[in-house]
Amino acid sequence: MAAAIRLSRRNLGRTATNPSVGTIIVRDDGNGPMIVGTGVTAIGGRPHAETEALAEAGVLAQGATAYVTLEPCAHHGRTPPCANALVSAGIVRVVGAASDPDPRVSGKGYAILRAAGVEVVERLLAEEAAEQMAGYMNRSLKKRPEVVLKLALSADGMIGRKGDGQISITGDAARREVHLIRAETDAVLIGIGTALEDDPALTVRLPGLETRSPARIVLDRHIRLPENAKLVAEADRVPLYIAACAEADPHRRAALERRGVRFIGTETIDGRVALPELMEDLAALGMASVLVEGGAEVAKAFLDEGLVDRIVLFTGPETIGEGGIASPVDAGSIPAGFRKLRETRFGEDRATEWIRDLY
Ligand code: AOF
Ligand code: ZN
Repeated sequence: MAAAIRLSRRNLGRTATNPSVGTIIVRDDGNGPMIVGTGVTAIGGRPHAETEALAEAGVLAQGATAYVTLEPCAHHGRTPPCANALVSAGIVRVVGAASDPDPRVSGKGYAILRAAGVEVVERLLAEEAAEQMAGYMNRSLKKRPEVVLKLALSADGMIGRKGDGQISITGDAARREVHLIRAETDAVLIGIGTALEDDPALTVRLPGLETRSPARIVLDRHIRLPENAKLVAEADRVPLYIAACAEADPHRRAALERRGVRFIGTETIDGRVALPELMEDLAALGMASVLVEGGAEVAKAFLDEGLVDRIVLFTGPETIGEGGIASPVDAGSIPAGFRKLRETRFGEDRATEWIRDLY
């Protein structure tokens, strides 16, 4: 199952609105277990992982065990339900990890299997699997995307220096890791302050992964983003959404729309973009995960609203000192309800990750 969960990671960020599921089919003819088929939910969400793995296994699926990171589906989509497909292929045992909150499936997938005489084991490494598809779980259960807050902190807990624009706090390896996280995420979000100071592109620029850039979202209630911003330059290739208030200048809006920029989330509270409603809008657009990348004010707003599901803090070795902008959160002030997931080294930097339990 651990291998199936790792396998499922392959299409993370590319299967919306489906989760990226992994399936491994194993048979044992007396010489020890042998993998005869593997599958991941295909790009775009179909075919499902089981279909892919069964196709690879062919007749070798007869009498075999299927390890699935999500309960097999029970509804008719473009193909018959995966639960039925497993039965027809002659699978005799199904080991499942996460339960599927989709009301079309929830419990029904396992029921189909059991009714056909298939042995079913549920919830093996369920938490690990749910964590891997946290975006899907959040969108299904809370009707909003999983919100991942990423911050890069200096050794003295600063995220930048006032008026200095983008300064590098972490090194190359950490930067590449951030691009990798982007590639597995549906959208990246920043505030207009960061957009004006840094002029970032927020795309994925890792060799081979250039086509996996997530949608970009800027909180910009008065539409201050200039037309010559790097974010706008690529709006025809990678979606760019601006969350502005309804009263914002319609001419500026029209000018940006002509460049391919889209507008969303016009609901405001005290003149600010209403974040819970914006998150619901993003979920309605099919987005299951959002990476909040800056700056301090935006990060604080998401934390204050209790909207953050995962926190990733990159910490570099240098101090910033005088004139530094303090991070709204550090290792010592992680909100209640989060648990530490892992700590990884990237050269001289460290990435620490905390996650909030879904239920
Ligand atoms: C599986 N295997 O690999 C995935 C599943 O739009 P559809 O018809 O593809 O259905 C979407 C639902 O299918 C989704 O909400 C979830 O319940 C399930 N995803 N199921 O058996 C898979 N990705
Ligand atoms: Zn299915």
